[in-house]
Amino acid sequence: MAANQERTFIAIKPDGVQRGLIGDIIKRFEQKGFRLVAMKFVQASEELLKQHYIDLKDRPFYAGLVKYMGSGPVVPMVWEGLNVVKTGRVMLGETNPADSKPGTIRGDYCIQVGRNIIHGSDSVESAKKEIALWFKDEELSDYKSSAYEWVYEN
Ligand code: DAT
Ligand code: MG
Repeated sequence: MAANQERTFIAIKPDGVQRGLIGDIIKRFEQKGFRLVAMKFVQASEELLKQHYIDLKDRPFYAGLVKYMGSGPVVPMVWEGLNVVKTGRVMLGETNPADSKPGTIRGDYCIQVGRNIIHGSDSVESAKKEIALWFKDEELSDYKSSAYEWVYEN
């Protein structure tokens, strides 16, 4: 896989949807130069959410986390570009919004860790797992962005 085709899984959580932040969040990834590969607006099932956060199943906040994530529709997305996993995490800010710098999504839009409005994959490996969990292969588009030559020098 070419480095410029790295992909990450980003999801706007129910609080981000309810607070009217969908457009602002998508805009940041668009303006950065990343390519939108897939997006939907869905009410996730409990089964899907449990699987998505399976690595946290023994943490005390797991049940509340799954309930919160299922409390309304979410916007799962796949974004593509050079180092998009790492850069996406930088754009999100820290897990706890209190530790997130202004200028980051969590730093700008939220206050508490249990209402931190957005998810982003933490590694290329987990991105692959999460993309496969939320999207079918045929939902991932492979168009070439007309901005590509202006975003990358090679
Ligand atoms: P991240 O979402 O930054 O990858 P994570 O994977 O460690 O963070 O945890 C997943 C989500 O679980 C996180 O976005 C919010 C929630 N969470 C994490 N730590 C928590 C805590 N101490 N109390 C309540 N919710 C927590
Ligand atoms: Mg995580």
